[in-house]
Amino acid sequence: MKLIIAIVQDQDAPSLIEELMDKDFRVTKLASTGGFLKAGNTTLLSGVEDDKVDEVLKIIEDNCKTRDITTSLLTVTMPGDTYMPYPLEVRVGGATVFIVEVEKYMRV
Ligand code: 2BA
Repeated sequence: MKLIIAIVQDQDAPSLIEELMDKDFRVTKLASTGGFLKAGNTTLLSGVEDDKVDEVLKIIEDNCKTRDITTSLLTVTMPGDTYMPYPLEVRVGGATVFIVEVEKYMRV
C-alpha cells in the first residue's frame, strides 16, 4: 500500500475529492498553507493499493490546473524607508505529490 500526499490549490480540491470518492478511494482533506506564498492550499491524504496508484495520479492530473498568480510578496525599499509592493509572477500547480510506502494500515 502507498500513501499519496497531494498538495493542491483550494479551487481544485472539491472536484478532485468528488472524483476520488466516486471511484471509491478514501481521502482526507487537510487545510494547509504554502511556505512561499503564505496562502492557503489543500493537502489530501489517500491510502491506496499499489496497483491503484496510477489511477489516482491520473485523477489528480485531470483535476488540478496550473495557474499563474501575481503576488506582491516582494517589497522594494525606497528612500525615506518607504516600502513599495513589487509584483511577482508565480506559476502554481497543478499538484505537488509525494508517494510514500505504507508499513502498516489498520482501522481498529
Ligand atoms: P508555496 O510554498 O506557497 O509555493 C507556491 C508556488 O511558489 C510554488 O508552486 C512555486 O511555483 C513557487 N515557489 C515556491 N518556492 C519558491 C522559491 N523559493 N522561489 C521561487 N518560487 C517559489 P508549486 O511548486 O506548485 O507548489 C505549490 C505548493 O506545494 C507550495 O506552496 C507548497 O505548499 C507545496 N510544496 C511544493 N513543493 C514542496 C516540497 N518540496 N515540500 C513540501 N511542500 C511543497
